Amino acid sequence: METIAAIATPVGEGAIGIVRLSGPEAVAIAGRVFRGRRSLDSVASHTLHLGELVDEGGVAFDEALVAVMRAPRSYTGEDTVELYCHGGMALLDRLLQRLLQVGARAAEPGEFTKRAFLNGRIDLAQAEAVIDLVRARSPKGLELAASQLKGRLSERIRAEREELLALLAHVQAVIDYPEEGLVELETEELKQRVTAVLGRIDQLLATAEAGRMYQDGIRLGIVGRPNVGKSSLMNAFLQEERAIVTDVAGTTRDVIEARALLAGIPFTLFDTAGLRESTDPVERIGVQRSEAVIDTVDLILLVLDGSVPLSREDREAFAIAARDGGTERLLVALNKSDLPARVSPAELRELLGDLPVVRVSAKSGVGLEALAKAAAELVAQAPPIASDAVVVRRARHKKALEEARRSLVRARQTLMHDLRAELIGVDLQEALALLGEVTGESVSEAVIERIFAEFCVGK
Ligand SMILES: Nc1nc2c(ncn2[C@@H]2O[C@H](COP(=O)(O)OP(=O)(O)OP(=O)(O)O)[C@@H](O)[C@H]2O)c(=O)[nH]1
Ligand SMILES: [Mg+2]
Repeated sequence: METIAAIATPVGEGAIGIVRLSGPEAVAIAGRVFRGRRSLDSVASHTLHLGELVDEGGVAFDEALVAVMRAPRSYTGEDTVELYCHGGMALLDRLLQRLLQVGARAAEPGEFTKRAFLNGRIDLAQAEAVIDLVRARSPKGLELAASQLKGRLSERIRAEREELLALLAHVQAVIDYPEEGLVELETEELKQRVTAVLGRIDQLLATAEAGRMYQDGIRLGIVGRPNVGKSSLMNAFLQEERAIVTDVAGTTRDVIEARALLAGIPFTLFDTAGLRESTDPVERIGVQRSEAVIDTVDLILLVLDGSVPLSREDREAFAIAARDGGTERLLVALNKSDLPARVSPAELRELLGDLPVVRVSAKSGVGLEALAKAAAELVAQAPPIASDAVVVRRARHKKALEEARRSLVRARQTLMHDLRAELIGVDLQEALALLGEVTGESVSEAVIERIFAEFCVGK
């Protein structure tokens, strides 16, 4: 096993920069560039040492604090050394180059965490939680990633795998002694236990939409005819004057993208050019871009102006937002509620049917929170998640669970009809392997490669 090295802190200036080493030679290699009071070879594990970093001529180029963590009690499970020095890019590069000169190899993205996985320190779902933790954009996202890192999802998956193994042992006995067959009592018990596993998998799957929402956020496109207050709403959400607002129709020409945390959910907002027929070539391009946004977002927020009667342009904007059967991801804001209302509920119903409508005022801020919550409900169709909940957040996990579910449904079907033990065995085996994909017990090298390629270098 080679010893790997990487800069672990982000690019740029910082108070402290960290370079990390992991592998059998980690302590020896660090010792070749570090000069302290004692040789690193002789220091105890999990201790810190102050000294100097020295170049090939023995000249010091920085001071550093060095942490030595010996196998197996380290992040990777291998001997690990972390060098804390000043946080300049040239300096960190120099230190890394020195370490490479004296025997280390540059780490690949995610290689430290990959080693932790290969050495059995963490399972695959936990490794993925490490990425999610780093990338979390909201307190809730952070909480859920932390729970997965602790192994809560993995525990649940393991429990189901153990149950499936027990059921398989049952079925195997029948395959081995076919003359005995599956007696009725046994069939009934097997059926019940498979059903119970299915129920628990369904519970996990039910959390998937909400889990993804808290992790990845909601991409919300703000659309509508000119002058209804799209840019004003965007600014109100961001609490800053990001987009230009004027009373001239056709102010916004380009798509403006910004991130905001609303109702605990990370949103990516897109303010767009007002939808209308225009002869102005610049505005026409803007309208094309608005329509392109509609095609790529999770949710479309159609903004109407409640202070004036609905116009033909409003109806056209609705038609564009709702095309391709898009009403499922359409939410309507009736803006300018601080002004006297000139749009009747009946008129709204006639245009919108039973689509959710939230009354808001970009000017006063009324209704903004309700709008964010309505958006969350539309995306996740789930109640808020308790902080200790086990939640499925990755598409990879969801897919494995869905496929395991299908195998179990097949197994149950066989149990209800022709009772062929071999068939039941095949389906249970399959479900077992699929659940093992989540935790990495049964997963291909290609999948592992893909997962760790998502990481940054040094993690
Ligand atoms: N009273 C009141 N005025 C508002 C409100 N929201 C927006 N306005 C006004 O409506 C006008 C248009 O607002 P914008 O935010 O530029 O509208 P827009 O939909 O982005 O318009 P385009 O970019 O031209 O498509 C401005 O004069 C705003 O001050 C509101 O909630 N209440
Ligand atoms: Mg605008």
